[in-house]
Amino acid sequence: MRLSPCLSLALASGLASAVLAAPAAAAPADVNVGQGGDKFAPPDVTVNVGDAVTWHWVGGTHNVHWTSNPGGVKDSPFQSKGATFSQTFATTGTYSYVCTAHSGMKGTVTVVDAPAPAPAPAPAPAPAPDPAPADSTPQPVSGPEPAPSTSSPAVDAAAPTLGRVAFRRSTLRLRLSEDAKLVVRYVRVGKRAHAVGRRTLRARKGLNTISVRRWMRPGRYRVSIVAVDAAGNASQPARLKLTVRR
Ligand SMILES: [Cu+2]
Repeated sequence: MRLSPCLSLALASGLASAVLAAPAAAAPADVNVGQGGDKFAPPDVTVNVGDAVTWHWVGGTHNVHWTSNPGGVKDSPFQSKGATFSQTFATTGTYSYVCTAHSGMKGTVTVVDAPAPAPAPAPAPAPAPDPAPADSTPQPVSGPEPAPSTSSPAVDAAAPTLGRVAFRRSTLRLRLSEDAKLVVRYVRVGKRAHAVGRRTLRARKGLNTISVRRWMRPGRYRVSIVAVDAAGNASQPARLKLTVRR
């Protein structure tokens, strides 16, 4: 991890814990139901495992019905303005939901692992012992400088990043910042019954090309991809819509 000057200063002044304990990107989320018509706003939210999402009905009469539900959370009843509904997500994954009364009224909740705690700063090196007794001949200062300490255990607190995600001719292309497991979730759209799938793949740092033809039949899909590294850090999800052709 490269420290910015600002963060280095914070470490030096003992503010490290406060700075490094800053909240993760994901946090409990709120969604308005029926805002601006038959919509969920925002339609897509991301929370950490253990966090709750609360829906607030602001107009119309709608429900929350899950079409992809890896953690088995509950549907809401149909409700109207003033009502709320809250669910806590104990299982990572991409959850998709709709209002069963209004086609096209849909949203997702992406639940990611909380980031690993930041590593403690490495202890300062002990002062070097006095090189020689005072009455001995002064020794020339020579020899290699002590190497910077690399012995403290490296804790991988950095989440992988996904870049250049693209789809063409049944092949997903994406760039990874480090070796990671890819969790690919896909929902088939345009069908009355949603077909939901999930694949876990190993991928390498750099450019990856993944053929989806063996596991995705021709059709239109909404896909979300999360990269998880060996330390369990999860990337922000990449989402795309794609069409697998015959
Ligand atoms: Cu509705």
